Amino acid sequence: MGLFNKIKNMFAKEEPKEKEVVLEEQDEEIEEQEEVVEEETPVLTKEEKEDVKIYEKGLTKSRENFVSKLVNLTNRYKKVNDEYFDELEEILIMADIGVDTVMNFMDRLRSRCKKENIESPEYLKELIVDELFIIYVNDTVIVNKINYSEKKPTVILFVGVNGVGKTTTIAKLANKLIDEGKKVKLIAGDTFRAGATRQLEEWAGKVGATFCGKGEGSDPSAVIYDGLEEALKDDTDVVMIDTAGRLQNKVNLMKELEKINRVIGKVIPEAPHEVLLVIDATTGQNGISQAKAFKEITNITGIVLTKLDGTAKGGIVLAIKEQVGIPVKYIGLGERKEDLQVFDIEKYIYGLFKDMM
Ligand SMILES: Nc1nc2c(ncn2[C@@H]2O[C@H](COP(=O)(O)OP(=O)(O)OP(=O)(O)O)[C@@H](O)[C@H]2O)c(=O)[nH]1
Ligand SMILES: [Mg+2]
Repeated sequence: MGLFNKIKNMFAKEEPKEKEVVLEEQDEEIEEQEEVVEEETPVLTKEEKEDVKIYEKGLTKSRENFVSKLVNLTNRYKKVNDEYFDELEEILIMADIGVDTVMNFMDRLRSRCKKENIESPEYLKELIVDELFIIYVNDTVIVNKINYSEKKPTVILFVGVNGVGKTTTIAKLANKLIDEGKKVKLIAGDTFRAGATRQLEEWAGKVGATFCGKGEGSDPSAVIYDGLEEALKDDTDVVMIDTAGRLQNKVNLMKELEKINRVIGKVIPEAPHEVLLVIDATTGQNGISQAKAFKEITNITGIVLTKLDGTAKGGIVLAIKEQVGIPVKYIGLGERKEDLQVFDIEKYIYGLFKDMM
């Protein structure tokens, strides 16, 4: 069974009758997979259903833009032809999937249509979803989990340019982990911007995390050093470090991040266990350039893509994976704390294509 149908079964259909119909249809096409299909259609828990709703809501702009164009295209063509492919290519590029990713995708789609003799735009619609997924997965194991250290504390360093959502992401994630029963400490490594330390301290108070900060103008590495020493003593489970986000001068930023990493490693040899780069989805291809630049200067282990709710170009998730090669671990789908979600490709694809399913 293709991904399109799998996701449709998982999230869209709850009535068992409809599921059976879908299964029977597939029987004719792929005989051996019936058992796998049954096993792979899990029942969603209440929490998962709520998460799916957050995806649906947060991806509304993208869905309305992207999918309505796709449906419109499907309705206008009886058979796929060169013009159809040209239009499809344009729709995908407009969704910020990225030119290289789209070219690669179009090549695969064209050759699949040829090989399998596909002419119906209606059928192709499903194939498009499958192929987008394949591009994302691209033979790799998807790592969207935080790499927790066996020994306390796990240290997560947050980097990214100004205003992308680093501090609020830290607060949202801290809130999640505290809900799970973890003890969390926030360290104000952004000593550059006036008010940054106080902003983080306020968040720490709101979500119930401990806090370490010294304020504007102090040496970030010194703050981080003290915070980590405290964390070792007070039995903290997870430390999250906020940093200043200026990339105007790459050499300086690189030196500063090197110093920060060195200091972290001095206190906790295996740390940082995660370096999360925060990117604002509304900045589109500019966000991709930021990811490439940061990747050159430090070891990024994951991406947090914020403000997906604020863009109609939600395709950027796919472009990041292909063009930058770093997994998206969290996405921001709004300003509430629940709106920070672990990135899940299946929920994402459902959120994006729900109206077609
Ligand atoms: N709609 C929406 N807004 C978000 C999301 N994530 C963050 N924001 C908003 O983005 C703005 C900037 O967030 P901050 O967390 O202050 O960004 P920052 O990267 O820490 O900024 P600097 O400290 O100035 O470098 C805030 O108004 C947040 O509420 C999201 O997923 N969706
Ligand atoms: Mg900040």
